[in-house]
Amino acid sequence: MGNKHSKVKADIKIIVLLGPSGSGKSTFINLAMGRPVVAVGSGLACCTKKVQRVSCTMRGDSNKDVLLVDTPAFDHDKLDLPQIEDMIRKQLKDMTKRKIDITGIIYFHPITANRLTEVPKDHIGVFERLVGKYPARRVLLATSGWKDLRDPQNLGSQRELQLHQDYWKEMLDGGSRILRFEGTEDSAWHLIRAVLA
Ligand SMILES: Nc1nc2c(ncn2[C@@H]2O[C@H](COP(=O)(O)OP(=O)(O)OP(=O)(O)O)[C@@H](O)[C@H]2O)c(=O)[nH]1
Ligand SMILES: [Mg+2]
Repeated sequence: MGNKHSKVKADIKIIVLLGPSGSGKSTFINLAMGRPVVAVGSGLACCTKKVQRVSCTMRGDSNKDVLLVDTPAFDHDKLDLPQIEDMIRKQLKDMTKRKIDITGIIYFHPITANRLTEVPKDHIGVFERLVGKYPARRVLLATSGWKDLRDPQNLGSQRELQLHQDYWKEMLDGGSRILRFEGTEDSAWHLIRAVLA
């Protein structure tokens, strides 16, 4: 597991995970790593309180290193946005100083949510204040929580369509993509490969 003292290679692929609390950012990291390395929330409280860097080799390509960056949700119940911004800035400082690219963002959205109160643009806007203008084509919009949806065929697909045609249209027009995070290790790696492609 990476930490602030771990060395980051210049050619490492850095993926920052963003999204509301409970959307599955930390779950995604643990599945990708194949073991629990970051805390996952089970209660109602927001779980991740710190920016955490976790490094691993690309599955199927041991020459490529990937760094996954877990972040506290921007709707955190105990931290305000300036605090979170500051944490991300500090954690990414050594990378941005050395001009190491943030390769991609995966923005998580629980498909179980029956209202859309969060927009990826707001989260990405915060991120852009830290690293500069970020191209939409490097953002992967991932819907999560599919296993918890009673009627994924109808309800899930309907919600997906609304995201495509309305809420996330601007992002998609800019080159973002929407993919499902199925809550498995394979699916986590599928998304990592997609955001790096
Ligand atoms: N079934 C299912 N459960 C999920 C999925 N993603 C997250 N969960 C569950 O939702 C809860 C919260 O998940 P976390 O991974 O802690 O969510 P997070 O985005 O890291 O949340 P914060 O740390 O609070 O920002 C946990 O109980 C997970 O098991 C998913 O894709 N499928
Ligand atoms: Mg978390």
